[in-house]
Order: sequence, then structure tokens, then C-alpha cells
Amino acid sequence: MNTKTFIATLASLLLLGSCCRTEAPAPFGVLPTEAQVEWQKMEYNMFMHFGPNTFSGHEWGSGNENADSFNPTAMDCRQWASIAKNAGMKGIIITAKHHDGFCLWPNPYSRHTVAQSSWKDGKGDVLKELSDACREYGLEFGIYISPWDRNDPHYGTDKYNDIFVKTLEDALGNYGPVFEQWFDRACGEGPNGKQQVYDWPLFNSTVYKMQPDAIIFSDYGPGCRWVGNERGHAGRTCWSTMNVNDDLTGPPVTLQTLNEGIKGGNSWVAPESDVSIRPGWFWKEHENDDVKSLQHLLKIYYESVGRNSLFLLNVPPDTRGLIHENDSTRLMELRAALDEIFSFDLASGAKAEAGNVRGNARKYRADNLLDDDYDSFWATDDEVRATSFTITLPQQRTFNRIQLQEYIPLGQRVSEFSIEALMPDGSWKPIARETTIGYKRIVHVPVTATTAVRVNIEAAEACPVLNGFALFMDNIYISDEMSNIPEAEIIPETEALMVEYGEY
Ligand code: FUL
Repeated sequence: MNTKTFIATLASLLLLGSCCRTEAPAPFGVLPTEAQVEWQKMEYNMFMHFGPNTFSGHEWGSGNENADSFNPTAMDCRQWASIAKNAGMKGIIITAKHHDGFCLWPNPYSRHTVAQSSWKDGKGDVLKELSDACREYGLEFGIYISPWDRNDPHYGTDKYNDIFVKTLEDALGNYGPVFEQWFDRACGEGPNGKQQVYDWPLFNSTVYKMQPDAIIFSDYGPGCRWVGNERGHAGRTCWSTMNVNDDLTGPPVTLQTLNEGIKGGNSWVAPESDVSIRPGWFWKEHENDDVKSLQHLLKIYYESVGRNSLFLLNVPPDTRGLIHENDSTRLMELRAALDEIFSFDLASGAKAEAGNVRGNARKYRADNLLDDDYDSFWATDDEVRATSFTITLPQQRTFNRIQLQEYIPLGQRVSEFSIEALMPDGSWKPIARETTIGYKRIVHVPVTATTAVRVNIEAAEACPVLNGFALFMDNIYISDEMSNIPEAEIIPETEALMVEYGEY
């Protein structure tokens, strides 16, 4: 071996040694559970409000409605599931019991259910039909069970909490896996004039006993949180963490905190953006022409999925028990638009280089940002919290969306970043400055033609760990200014009722 070869061999052995010795970045702060990571990867799900309100045109039923009023003439849960599947959604969450107390399954602990109606001679069971359809179409199945019950005579007393637990056990125990349990916090008075005091720790532990992997939605989680509005809009700054008490309830929280989360919060409760495709949550004949526009739905997609949140789109079945043609047509338009925008990554074939790579190890190099492996990531040395990576494209490419992803199994870290594009004269032009990234961040930038993009991580709570970078061109969504989209925070009828019942 001559001296040159000896030095080269020694250098590569040292390099190999340093790579193998490089420790993985330590997890930072509170972390998501494996179930929460899988839930976040679902991105886009269907919400369905269905029950006596579908037939009365009300948003909140009184609980006194005749059970026979629930009478879908042609209900077909396979139609719902096939539409959700074709729309690219991963799961369906249905109002198994809304505030009126009416149960879409024959709940033996209630006197206000499908079994008391003449629909299918009292033998119908929406949860059975829907959970079967979800299985058939490879979708996850979730349920909304409101603790408020305007029918149950025990509501307002301690006994009601035990009845509610039995209700939960029945719904969660008989229809296979439930990926999400949706809890609304609306709370009224019982026939005794007393407001119910909900036993949240008991309700949550019951859900986990029956469905250990279920994600529990409520304002505070513990699985995921409400985004703080009903227009599908997560904060431009959006942390997956928040402060939650040990008993998995409060403290009282503002709508802005729900929207943006809390940096360094003590619990991982990522936001879910629930929003209806129509003006109300339940079907109303007269709202037939009011299905949200493609532009509006795209805006919501960007402000939910593109801002570290899930997009839970409510599509209420009509009185036939079918998704109306207007809604399914719009869902397919949205699918086609998303496919057109996101099916080609304009960063394909690019090379990545970073100002710092953890331990100089191949395992953490910047190219990991560009592969399709969710679990391979770029990471820096522990002490490096601000640095850049540059993506060099194989040729000039034109785009207006930049997608970034943090590897959330190790926590959420980045609190400030900026993006620049290389200009023909060799200068770097700033095109974006934002705060958080989280599971997924889709940044809108002006239409940019360039051969290289530089992302500057300006500040992070711990060494940055990112697993995704992509570029897209959207020729469909016009712009926030031009799309002229109405901006009610909460569906007005619901908001009035929330205020009336002291929810906010
Ligand atoms: C709210 C409820 O009061 C509405 O009726 C609706 O179900 C919505 C999704 O949550 O808080």
C-alpha cells in the first residue's frame, strides 16, 4: 500500500467510524404517540352530521323530536364510503349521537334511538352499516358522541355520567376499530335545571379502555384539539403542543391558543380543522346551491393540511340518506385539483446540501429531505439551531408552493425560517418568511423560476430535524385576495347556540 492509498483508506475508515458513532438526535419536548403520528398522516377525513336534524332542518335538536322523524328513504353507507375514498380521504367520523341524544345505533342505554323509530322496523343500525362500508373501502371509522343529551331524563345528575360511560362502551365495543372519538364540550341543563358536570377523566379512560389507539378529539385533546374556528383555518404559527391539566381537561383556553398552540406546551395535541362543505353542519334542502366553491375548499386545504393540521370536511347526508350530487361533484373537483397540483414534485432529481450535517454522517445528510422515506431525515449537530440547506434543481423550474416537513416523532422544533431563490445574477432573493413547520407546511410563494432554493432555519427550539422538501405549481387556486371567500369563524347558528348555552 503506498502512502496515498494508506491515507485514503485511513480517511474513509475515520469517516465510517464517525458516522457509526453519530448519535441520533435526542427527542425534543413532548412527543406524539405512534397513534398520533399515524393519525396526522391521514391529513384529510370526512365528517358526517346525520340524525333527526337532517329531517327537521335544525342545527341543534331539542331531544323531544319523534324518533320516527329519522327516516332516510334510501340510505347507502357504501355510497358515502366510495365517495370518501374517491375523494382521497382516509377516514369517516359520524355523529353517532348529537346533542339531541338520538343514537344512530340501537343503544340499550337510551330511549331515543333508531330502535325506537319505524325506520327499517326499528332494526336499522347506521354504525353497523357505516363501519362495514369503511372496512370494505379501506377507510378508518370514527364516531362523534356528544356528552350533552337533551333527551336523557338523568342529564344534570351524577348518574348521567355512568349512563354516558355505558353509551360509550356500547358504541366503541361493537363496531370494530375506532380511529377517532370526537367529543364536543357543549353542556346544557337537565330537566332538574342543573348543568351537567362532565367527568372527562372517566370518559377519556373509557375510550382508551375500549379503543386504546383511538385519538380523542376535544378542545383540549388529549389526542387532538379543536382548531378554534369552524372555517378550517389553522394558525400561520401552529404548534402541536398545548398546556393541558393532569386530569386531561382545561385550563381555560382562548380561541387563539387553540388556533396556534403553545410553544413548549406540556402535551402533544395537534389541531384538527373541522369545517362544513355547506353553511350548516346538518343537511338543509334550501342550502343546496351553497356548497363551498373549489377555490374555497383549496384555501381550506392550504390553511389546514398546509399548516400542520388535519382537514375534517363535513359532508352531511340528505333526507334520502345519500351524499347529494352537488357535494360529491365538488369533492371530485377538489380531488382532481389536488392531484394536479401535488402529483408532480418539481424538486425531483434535485440535490440537497446543508450548512451543517449531524456528525457529518451520511445517515443525516440533506438528501434525506428529497427521498420518499418518511423515516429518513436531515439533522444537524445538537448545538446548531440556525443553518441553511440548499436545493439545487436539475434545471430551471417554476413553482409557487414549497412544502416542508419536520420529523415529528422526534418533536416539533423550528420556530422561524425563511426561503430564498437563486437569481440569474447569482444573488439570493427572499421569497418567504414564516414561523412553524410541524408535520407539514405548504408555503405560498410568488410564482418563481429558478435553479436553486435555499431554506434558512433561523431559529429552532432544538437542532432541526426535517424529513421533507418539495416544490409544486398551483395553477388553480387564484389567491386569497381574489377568491372572495366569506370568513365566519363559527357557523352563525351554532355560535348563537354556543353563546346561549354558555359554551363561549
Ligand atoms: C359544535 C356543535 O355544537 C355543532 O352542532 C357541530 O356538531 C360542531 C361540529 O361542533 O360544537
